[in-house]
Amino acid sequence: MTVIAKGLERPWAVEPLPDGDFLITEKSGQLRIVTAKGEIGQPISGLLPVGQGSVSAASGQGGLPPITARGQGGLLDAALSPIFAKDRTIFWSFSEQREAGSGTSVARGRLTEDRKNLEDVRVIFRAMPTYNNGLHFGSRLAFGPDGKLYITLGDRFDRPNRPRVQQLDNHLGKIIRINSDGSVPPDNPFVKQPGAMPEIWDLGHRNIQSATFDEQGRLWTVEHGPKGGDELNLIEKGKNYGWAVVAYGEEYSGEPIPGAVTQKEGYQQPIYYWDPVIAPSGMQVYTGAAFSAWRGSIFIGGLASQKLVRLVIKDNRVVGEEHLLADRGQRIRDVRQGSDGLLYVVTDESNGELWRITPKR
Ligand SMILES: [Ca+2]
Ligand SMILES: [Ca+2]
Repeated sequence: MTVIAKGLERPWAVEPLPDGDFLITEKSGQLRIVTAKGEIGQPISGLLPVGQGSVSAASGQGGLPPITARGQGGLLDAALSPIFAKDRTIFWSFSEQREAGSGTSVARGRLTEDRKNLEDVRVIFRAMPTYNNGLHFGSRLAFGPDGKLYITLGDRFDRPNRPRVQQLDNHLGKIIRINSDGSVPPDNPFVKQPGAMPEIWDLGHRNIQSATFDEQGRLWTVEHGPKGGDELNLIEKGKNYGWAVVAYGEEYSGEPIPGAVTQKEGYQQPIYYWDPVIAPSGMQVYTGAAFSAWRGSIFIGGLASQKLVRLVIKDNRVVGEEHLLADRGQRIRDVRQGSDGLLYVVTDESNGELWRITPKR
């Protein structure tokens, strides 16, 4: 493991660029490029500004509301367009400051040739309803092999929101599937259901901050569950993953989850769950050639657990779990595979680091 860069301010995402450099988000609102050699660039301008109070007109951004950096919110994930080499378009998720609170939103913009600015910035998705706290925003972004953008969301934590996770008239606790321009694909599962939000792909999640597609084009996620109930799920269109009707674990207070059972007809079981929890962050199915023994493994960052988790998958089951880099004592926020087949990690620290993981010689 090599530390490529230090001094990042609570990085949330690392996204490898085709030329070997990295796009990095910092939760407090900066999007930066860090070069392969570890040179940290100035913040890219054109992002929505960071605000703390009421909605302000964001000058130069068409009046779009700013990012609110509060609690778990801020500038969150980033993803490159599937045709980035051609369209230079970047997508990012963030907690958006709105009139009555905040909500997870996704914006897109085009990176200028000099990589200093974003142009044509616009918000393409807004999770509803708006809610006034700083918790459980999700939100990983993953493009599927179908070219659609999948957005993972959270339940906004407070107990009155939990029933909404099981209802289709809102986005809380859902995975969203949209086209890259923000429009709704006609083959989404609930487009014809009266009263359902058409962007919804599945439902029943507590807070998903991990998502990755495997080589077969299947979507895997890991979510922050209750105490003793972080889950690995294999996502299928239109299915219900249970929260807070079906769940493992208990409330963080130690009480049982009100009314919940561990299994029920009509609800998906996780592939795997953790007790004690790992507090998952980003994830990556490894598909490269640099680590032949790791091909097909799923890597997941651990926040509270301060380690990189490797899962060995066989026939859709977890047959092995390994914990790496725990000796570093840092909260791991994201893990991605670079174009060179190596693994890259960012740590959720005020002096956050970017790591490169290479095979032992
Ligand atoms: Ca990402
Ligand atoms: Ca579940």
